[in-house]
Amino acid sequence: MSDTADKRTTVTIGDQTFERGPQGATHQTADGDTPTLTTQQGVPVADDQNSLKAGPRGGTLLEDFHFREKIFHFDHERIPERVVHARGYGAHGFFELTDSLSDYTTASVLGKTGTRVPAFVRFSTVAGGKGSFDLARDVRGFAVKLYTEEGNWDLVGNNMPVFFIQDAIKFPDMVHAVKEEPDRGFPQAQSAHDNFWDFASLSPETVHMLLWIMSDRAIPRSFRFMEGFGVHTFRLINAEGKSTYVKFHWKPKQGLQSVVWNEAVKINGADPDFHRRDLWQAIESGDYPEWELGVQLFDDAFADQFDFDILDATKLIPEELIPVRRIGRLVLDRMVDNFFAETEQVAFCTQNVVPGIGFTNDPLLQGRNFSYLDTQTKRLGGPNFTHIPINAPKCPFHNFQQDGHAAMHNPKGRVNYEPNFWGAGPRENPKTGYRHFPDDNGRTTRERGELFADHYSQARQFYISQTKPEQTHIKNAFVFELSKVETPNIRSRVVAHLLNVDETLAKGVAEGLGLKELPAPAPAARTPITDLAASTALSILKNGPDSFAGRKLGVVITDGTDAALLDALQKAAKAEGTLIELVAPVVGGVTLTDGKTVPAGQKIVGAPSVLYDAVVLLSSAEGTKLLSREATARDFVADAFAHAKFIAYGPDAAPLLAKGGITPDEMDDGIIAIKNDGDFKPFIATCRKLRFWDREAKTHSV
Ligand code: HDE
Repeated sequence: MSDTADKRTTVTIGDQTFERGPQGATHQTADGDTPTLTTQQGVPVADDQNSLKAGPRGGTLLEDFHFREKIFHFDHERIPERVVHARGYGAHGFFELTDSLSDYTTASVLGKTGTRVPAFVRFSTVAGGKGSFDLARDVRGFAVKLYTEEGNWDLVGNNMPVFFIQDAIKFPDMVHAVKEEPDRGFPQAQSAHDNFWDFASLSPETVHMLLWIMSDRAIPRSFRFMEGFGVHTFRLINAEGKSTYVKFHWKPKQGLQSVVWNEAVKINGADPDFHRRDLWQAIESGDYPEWELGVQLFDDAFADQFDFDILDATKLIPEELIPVRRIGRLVLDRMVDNFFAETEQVAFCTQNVVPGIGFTNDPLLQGRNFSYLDTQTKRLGGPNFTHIPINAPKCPFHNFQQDGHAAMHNPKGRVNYEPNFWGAGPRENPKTGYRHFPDDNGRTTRERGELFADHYSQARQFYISQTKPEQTHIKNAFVFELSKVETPNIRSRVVAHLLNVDETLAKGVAEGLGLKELPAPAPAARTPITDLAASTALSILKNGPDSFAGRKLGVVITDGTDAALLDALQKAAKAEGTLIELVAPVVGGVTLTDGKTVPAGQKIVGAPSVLYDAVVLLSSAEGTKLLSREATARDFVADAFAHAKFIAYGPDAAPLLAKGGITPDEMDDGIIAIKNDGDFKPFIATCRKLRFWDREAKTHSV
């Protein structure tokens, strides 16, 4: 940008102010004093623009320690990305206890109502690399670190309550199968390929989870609108040493919401950072997302009667059997200062628990307790990753661990062991120290529990708990993914499993794939497959929001847009807590009927309607003509229609609907005309339903 284009002489970045210097470069003016650039050794630098050379056209000299240090450091900026969950986004906040569990656990964070502790949360996708896109069809990680006064408690969960496999020993195979194929290096960030479905179809224990990842849970609208689950059965242990089993849940106050698949595909092109941007914008604007911590508590008597093994992470406990008790709230209210220092370096470990919280023998959890510590050591370069501020406890800590790469906390003085005669340093404390639950571990064997063998009953329960549109999405997702699979017998094998889940689903998938004949149902390791009652908690649409707050409206404006109408819309949206983004032919903005200019948030070519929850067309008659010739404006309307979104249009914008391909007989109750009186309240109230699902069946035939 030229100096004449932007005449500002100072620039503010964070809490620092920079002043433009010669050639438009900036130099710092904090407190009126510009600090001098130095090397890492603190040596002042005289010239940071030119390396030291043997003459103006000569070779660069090895003597230039400043140049070498700068390049050397740059060369080492990257650390290995996470082997799974590489792409993630974190934020700070706090956890507050609202209902004490002191009868069940000694954990102080779950003891006194009103206790507040700092929290850090990292959301992630699983399969894709660090630079992949946000709207992959995938599980989302939901990892929470609570900095309690008894140490850090990491609840490293997902946005789905079950998992693909039952035993950690299968994890490397499962991850190899889902990630890009090793010879070709693609496809990235997706399960729609032969290796994944080959592995899945040969591992019936994956079937329940397959239903979850083929559901809209795998394409959330925002991190803010998804649930979190601890997945495994954990233990709470009270002062008498009594153990109670517990499943952890995070319930979003914002309600659940997902996008549709065709939309997800387009969002990935239009804004690969869609989920990051959403969280950033919400927190930066003071709209802090909040989740309730819920627990399902049960004892051995329940566990023994339950039809499934509570140690099996491919099963859930329906909320109808054990209601989720809400005991606290998690609020995210601060973005990181530095992405690398915090989000990239944060190290979650499942074995980070505090006194009063314990493990069970779930073989997946047991395996994870090894894996996380091991992987952090590799990723963060040694055993001292707990010295990095984001990982360090915020309570006092004392031990004699020492040395290693980048050791930041080192014992002082002579004594670095215990017991010692000098009486110096920390000692163990049998009263307050962590005690492992004395579980009966039985005989040594490589078998699995008998009940682990029922792979279909809960998959069927999940499917029948969905609304019609959600069932259709699941069927379509199977068809989409399996259509990318090149080997026909893998496709049939998946359908064979689905026949044990639900016949209509299996037949729908077979038809969608063009299978000539149905395979025989897969042999079930445990029969009969039980018919479980439907569970409301499993559907997204039955757990949506009751308001349109925190959602985003895309509003198309042009020169000549009615100022009063736009004003009425902005007021109605503000009253609801809905965000508005103005979309115009040019980002500089438009002149309204009252002669005022409003800047746009987006130029229409960069803002397809997939970025919004609902859309409003407020172009003037002239503007409508202009946009009617514009492919991106036509797509804007066509996509909003196809994705079952609510569409409002002003008096002069109607022709744009036709240009978007909506024929008069396709006009429906989700398309709302706004008259000149400009009352947008009913439209915003309608938007609380989020989508007009009735339309969907009519717009998809293949
Ligand atoms: Fe993980 N998982 N996992 N996982 N996982 C990792 O740890 C692993 C599993 C989850 O934002 C890794 O730091 C094994 C279930 C989240 O930093 C690694 C098994 C659940 C995150 C690892 C599982 C999760 C990870 C890779 C099978 C939900 C991201 C990088 C036994 C309850 C945390 C890292 C973050 C990350 C191993 C299964 C959730 C390799 C061996 C089940 C949210 O340690």
